[in-house]
Amino acid sequence: MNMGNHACLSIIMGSKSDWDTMRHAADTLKQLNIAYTVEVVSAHRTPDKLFQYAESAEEKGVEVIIAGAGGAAHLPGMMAAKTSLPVLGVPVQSKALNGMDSLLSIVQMPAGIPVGTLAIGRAGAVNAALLGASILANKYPDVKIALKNYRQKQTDSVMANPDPSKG
Ligand code: RP5
Repeated sequence: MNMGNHACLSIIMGSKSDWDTMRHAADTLKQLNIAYTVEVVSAHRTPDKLFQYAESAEEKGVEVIIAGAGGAAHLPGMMAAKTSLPVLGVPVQSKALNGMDSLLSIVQMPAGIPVGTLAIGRAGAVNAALLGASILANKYPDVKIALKNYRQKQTDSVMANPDPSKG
């Protein structure tokens, strides 16, 4: 667990193999100094753990859940079905179908149980962290400042290097 400020996000994923993608969410939260936990929770291989996790998340202080999964990516949707905390879904780029399977599994939720679905792969993982931070920023002023600084740094770095041929 990253001991950042008091706001808390949890990052879960369907398999250890999803970590290469989901580490980008963790790295982004670290940059924003937001506390997070990381855990493998599989909708298919550990369904009872999924239910326990969802039922105890709120009382453990989790405020936003980022859930990454690939292929038949049922983890974000099932997590959203079991908790009213905001769930942000990250489609992991699968080998067989390049992540289209993951994306469609996560995004096509029935009305009534929302999952905020991000892009496939690294961009989705980074943006899930940033969107989670935006949700928390309504409550935590230090998170709002960290987000503003993050964006300013990003803008400065693009502005400082406008000529792509110079590396
Ligand atoms: C999904 O199956 C996981 O989220 C992962 O993306 C995919 C493959 O899992 P492994 O077979 O690599 O463990 O549940």
